[in-house]
Amino acid sequence: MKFSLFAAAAFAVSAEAHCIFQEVSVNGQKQGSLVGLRAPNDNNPVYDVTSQDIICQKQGHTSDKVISVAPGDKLGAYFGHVIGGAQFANDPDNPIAKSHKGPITAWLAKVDNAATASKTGLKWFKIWEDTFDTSSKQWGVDHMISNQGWVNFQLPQCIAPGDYLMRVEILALHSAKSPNGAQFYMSCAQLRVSGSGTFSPSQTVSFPGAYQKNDPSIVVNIYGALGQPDNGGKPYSAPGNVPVIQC
Ligand SMILES: [Cu+2]
Repeated sequence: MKFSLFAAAAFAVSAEAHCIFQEVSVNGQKQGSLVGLRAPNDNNPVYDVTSQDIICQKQGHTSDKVISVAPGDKLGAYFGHVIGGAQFANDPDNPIAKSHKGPITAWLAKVDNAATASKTGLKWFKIWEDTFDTSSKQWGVDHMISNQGWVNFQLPQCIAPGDYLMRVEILALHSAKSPNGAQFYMSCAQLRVSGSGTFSPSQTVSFPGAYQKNDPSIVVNIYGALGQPDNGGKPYSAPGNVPVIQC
């Protein structure tokens, strides 16, 4: 009886070893928990790539703030196990369970007003990704864990001024061997870009639409012959079929 109670508790914890994108930093300045974000109320992933939830996660908290940024700024997206980070002291699943290997991608879509724009019908382009390094066998998630939940990248120099939603996504592939097993974690940040960039994307995608249920980057066994999450030593590309913009 004791054992089964313990097993049930252990399962409950591991089943919830998820995460939430919950804070943005600009040139190292933290903007505050949930400030400028459209974030979910819980840390459960999205599984259905055809659902509206694949855009900015389930409707939860929506900030009325828009974050001011400039081309070339160093942006940070903070993911934690629950809102605030650790669920309890020494939480081993903060910022995310170590099992949750996979790529991290960052996307922008132009909007009229980032605080109020609808998330549907937007044209997204990819500004950054950290997928899988075949030589170090490290995934984007491994780097995010070693950075205490922060995913850091630069806002490309060419981005044109105006309002944008920025979608930063962790795709956890530990259970991706079967269809609908991949776990998507994202929120959308509300950004206002200054400056005089002139970039206009030639290749954009829609969410939903960018990802196919049976995409080989989404239904994938990342465990090699020795059971390690090394993708069998093969390269891995994130789903979406668009390259990161060059400028
Ligand atoms: Cu999880």
